[in-house]
Amino acid sequence: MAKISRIWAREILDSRAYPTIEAVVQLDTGQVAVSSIPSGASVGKFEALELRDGDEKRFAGKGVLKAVDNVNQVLGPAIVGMDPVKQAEIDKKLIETDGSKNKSRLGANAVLAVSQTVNKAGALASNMSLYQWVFKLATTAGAAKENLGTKIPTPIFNMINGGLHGAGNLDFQEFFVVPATSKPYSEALRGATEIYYLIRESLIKRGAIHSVGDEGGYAPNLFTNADALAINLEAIGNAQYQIGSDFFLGLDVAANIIFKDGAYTIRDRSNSLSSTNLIDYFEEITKEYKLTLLEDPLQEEDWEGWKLLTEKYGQQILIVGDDLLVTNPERVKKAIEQKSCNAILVKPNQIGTITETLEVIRMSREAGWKVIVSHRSGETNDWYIADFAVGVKADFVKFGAPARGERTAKYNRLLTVEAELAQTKSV
Ligand code: 2PG
Ligand code: MG
Repeated sequence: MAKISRIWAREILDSRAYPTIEAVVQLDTGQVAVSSIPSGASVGKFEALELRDGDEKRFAGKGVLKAVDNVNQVLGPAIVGMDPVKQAEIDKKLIETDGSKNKSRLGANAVLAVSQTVNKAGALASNMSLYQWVFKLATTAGAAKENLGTKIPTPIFNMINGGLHGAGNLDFQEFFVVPATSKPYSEALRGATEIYYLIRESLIKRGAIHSVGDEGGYAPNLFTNADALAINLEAIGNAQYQIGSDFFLGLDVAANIIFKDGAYTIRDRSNSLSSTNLIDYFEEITKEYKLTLLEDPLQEEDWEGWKLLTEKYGQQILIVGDDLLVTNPERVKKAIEQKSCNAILVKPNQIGTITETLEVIRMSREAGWKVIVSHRSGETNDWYIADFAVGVKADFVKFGAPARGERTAKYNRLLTVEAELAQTKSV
């Protein structure tokens, strides 16, 4: 049995130049695990609290020295001596040590930095690949069943960035290209990347800006949001792929940011919209652009609207809760009861520990929902989340565009895992 001998953390930078936490877990065997924590821009109101220093003299108030200190002085010492394979016990201890309802005392960033790095250390101590080790934990937690298999989760590519992620004028946050789930991962990645090149060409042809946003997708100014869908659609055709069989389209509306004073506003419509008006708009664009997935189509407290949308279209498309659910068991329970959606976006840093994240996945699977494991818009080059997604046998992953190091770190890691799993099968 290995033991945790020391844990420490430091402040590093994420892909948006904001500070984040890198943690190190050292075992008495001499093995060392390192990992770092992402950070969101469109943060749901009900997410666990990310602790920032608020000291305007450092990093515009975004420093994380207090959270680093909480790892070094409080959370680390609380679990030194424990066995890194006991993820559930360790996470319980971390939650108790924080003691608050939403990790606001020590910070969800501090708590997750420890939980996630312990997860990596557990893999080392078990002499397993991280994804194999996550699979073992997920099986124990009831979050994954049967064999690990060889299927890599289907990647959802964010080709065009709007909302809080892009400097252009689009309201919706993410315009997706989604490969058919039957495509082998490496083929899906190649095809989507070819489409990515052609989206750029199409933007250049239209005289639109083709620089990229926070997740590596293009961030143009266009007349309407539907224009961005049209560009993605056109690029799929230009790449000689079939829309509706090879590739599909989807959206992360991130509707909190288009909702103000009781109504939704989008550049595609001159009047502000009620929840039902917006649902009618989604019906139109879903037909026209063959959308297969709508994430956060309505704001995080519009429970009635979510229910209505799922009742109407839940049989045809994926209706994905992100800000609605915030990887939180209580909100997931409510959404299951109310039939608010049929898929969940899972982000460990919305809740703060790996064990709670596994519990949310277990609940979601039991409800028959699809599971999408996601990065955040502020990322590091850590590919932890790629292994996590394979280990929990996620249906989909969402890691941004196939561009920028912090995104390709995850997509490339999945190529390695795909090759490893294929090898295991042929042995
Ligand atoms: C989202 C995420 C990730 P952020 O809304 O799905 O793409 O964005 O990390 O800014 O919350
Ligand atoms: Mg989202």
